[in-house]
Amino acid sequence: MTNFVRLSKDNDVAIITIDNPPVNALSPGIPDAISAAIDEINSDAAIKAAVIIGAGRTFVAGADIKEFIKMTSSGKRLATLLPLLLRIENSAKPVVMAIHGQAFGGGLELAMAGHYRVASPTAQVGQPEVKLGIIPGAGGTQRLPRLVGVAKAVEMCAEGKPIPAREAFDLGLIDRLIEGDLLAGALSFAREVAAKPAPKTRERKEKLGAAAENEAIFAAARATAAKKQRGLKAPLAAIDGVEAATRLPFDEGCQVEAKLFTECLFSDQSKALIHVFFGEREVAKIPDVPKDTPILPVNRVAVVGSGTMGGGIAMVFANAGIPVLLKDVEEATLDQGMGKIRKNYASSVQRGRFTQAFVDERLQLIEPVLSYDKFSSVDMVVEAVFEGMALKKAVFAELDRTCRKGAILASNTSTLNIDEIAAATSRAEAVIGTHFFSPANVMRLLEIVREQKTSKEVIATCMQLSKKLGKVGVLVGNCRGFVGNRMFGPYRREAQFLVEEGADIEAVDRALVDFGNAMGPLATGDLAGLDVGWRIRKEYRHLEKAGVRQPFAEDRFCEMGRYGQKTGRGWYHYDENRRASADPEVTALVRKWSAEAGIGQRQISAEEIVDRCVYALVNEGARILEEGYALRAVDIDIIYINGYGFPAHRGGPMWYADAVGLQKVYQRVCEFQRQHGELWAPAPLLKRLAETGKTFAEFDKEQVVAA
Ligand code: 3H9
Repeated sequence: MTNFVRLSKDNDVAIITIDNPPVNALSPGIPDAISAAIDEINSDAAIKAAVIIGAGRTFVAGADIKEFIKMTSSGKRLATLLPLLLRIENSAKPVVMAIHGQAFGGGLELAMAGHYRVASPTAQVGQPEVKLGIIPGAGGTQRLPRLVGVAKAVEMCAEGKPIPAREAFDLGLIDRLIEGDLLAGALSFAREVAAKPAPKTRERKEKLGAAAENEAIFAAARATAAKKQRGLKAPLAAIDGVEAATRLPFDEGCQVEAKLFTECLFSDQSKALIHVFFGEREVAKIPDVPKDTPILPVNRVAVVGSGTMGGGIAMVFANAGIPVLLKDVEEATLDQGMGKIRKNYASSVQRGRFTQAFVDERLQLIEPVLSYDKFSSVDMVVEAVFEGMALKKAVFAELDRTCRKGAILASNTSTLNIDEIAAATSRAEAVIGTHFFSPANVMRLLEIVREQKTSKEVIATCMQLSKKLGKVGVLVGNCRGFVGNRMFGPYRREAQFLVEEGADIEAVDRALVDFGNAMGPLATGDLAGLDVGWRIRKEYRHLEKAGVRQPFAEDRFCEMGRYGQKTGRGWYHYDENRRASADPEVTALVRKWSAEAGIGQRQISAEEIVDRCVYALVNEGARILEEGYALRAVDIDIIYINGYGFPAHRGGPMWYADAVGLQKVYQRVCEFQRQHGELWAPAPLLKRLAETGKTFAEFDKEQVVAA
């Protein structure tokens, strides 16, 4: 055996322990070692059955995803798991899989090749491969429908969501739930079944359904995938794989699956999604904040401001089980804020996201207050008052006065200077930005903004807290707009310029939606409120360079009281249900203003729309990276995917630029500079990388080496 796979015995039952921390991925060598252990068990007459179990926190989280990167970059074939799984299934001695933590991907495929599965009630099982742009590649699409039925298998393989052990037990995927000691329970189960004929999953047919019924399931699944996973190839391939299970003998089904798996693995989508998987973990690593930095307790918090953001943030804490004081100045405002929270929760219950009992518990955790009296008891405060420096400073001075020493004082500002806010306190080391995205209880991104003096403990605590809150925390520096909004400026600027130059409003949004974005840039402006940017622009107008072209349409809409969805008119017209329709008046206005400004009108292709908007992101991203406000290019990608609806299957703006080729991107940026002037001056880093034939991903690696 190897260090990673151990074979031991408990009298007449063998125990195979997979021990490959942290998540027992099936890295090279492990399948062979399990295979050898199965052979040994079968040649030992004293052994009647075997248990396969994972050491540490989990069963098996799947194939080793790092191997996929090696395969696709070297073009080498991936070692298949299928022979190991057949060897287990063909074992003369029954094999019981003992699952705790997760049996994901190849981990579940391994489990399904066993004759029986037992699990801790807290375990989860799933085929999450689609989230990596691939499909189960070791018989998952073939064995899963045989155990749980076609409809559930299609759902699990195409959507990738794991299911809890209890549901898996009800479906017949798990044979017994074991409270208490899993290994002891698995051993006694193994003894019970030792003398019985061992069922082989691949030979089962009773759940494979009838052709007509299955056709309807596949058609519905394809329609759902087209809508909910727009543009993604893997979900459709996963459905094809399960369909093959219903039409073909097991071995042939596995061949179809293998072909689909390989096509997906070598696709750009899979490379991008694997980049995102590792990126989401990479962003947690801060070079100057070591892993062992002490974490401060955050057991009780307060949120100042009960508006949309404050209320949403209070819900985020309550959902994580953290009691929260929600403060506002007037009773009526606070009542309104609490009313909105109740309404949001009620709609979550209606949609089946939460149970009423869960919501009742969460509401108990939110205590509305009108004063700072109880603030001395909290470990952290998140300020979410109206965006204005004077007000924020006043709030922070008050927090400094009322909060205990050591409490974290966070601001949810999306634009203001955190150093300046911190200066209003006597403890700048405790001040940090926690920039939630609207709606705070839904969006996964949390930009964590360090100011000059923020302590490492406060940074480490907020990074860890973000995970507890179900967010992806990304640490950024304190520049105007931080990372996300700073890049969003040029992106939305270009969208407006394109309309001012003759593009149709819908055509601009459609081009970006077809690219994969959740929403187009103009519709997003209407949703967020055009007045938000307008107010900020007014505050910073003195910083604008004279003679540099600025978009005019949104400022003029705002002057006319057209703020977007909330006023029923913006780039689009909205009915009382906020359904958008084209507004010919807007087009006419923009055409008139463009003529007055002497801006020539022309036909603009979807390709140019995408290049202008996305390369504006990339160029600004490159500046941010070089200035050190983002730690890595991948951090920018994670911000854009989780906070701005950038398509994950394109890997984020910086990964996308790498995929297009930085030389090509750079040339296009230079072309835009020639056409549109200095706003398009190429970022020095983009120029340098393009000229030296490098990528942002390589830049990231060099940073790691340098650190
Ligand atoms: C597959 O199985 C294909 C098959 O069909 C077979 C085809 C032939 N490989 O997430 P965490 C690392 S595809 C390599 O922070 P948690 C991760 O990068 C696979 N590494 O912990 C991190 O490293 P670091 C299908 C992996 O407790 C560390 O482990 N399976 C893998 O929050 C800890 O991870 C999946 O997609 C892996 N498979 O969550 C499951 N998994 O410390 C992917 C994790 O250096 N994994 N790492 O940053 C997960 O969903 C979560 O990791 C899990 C634990 C829920 C298991």
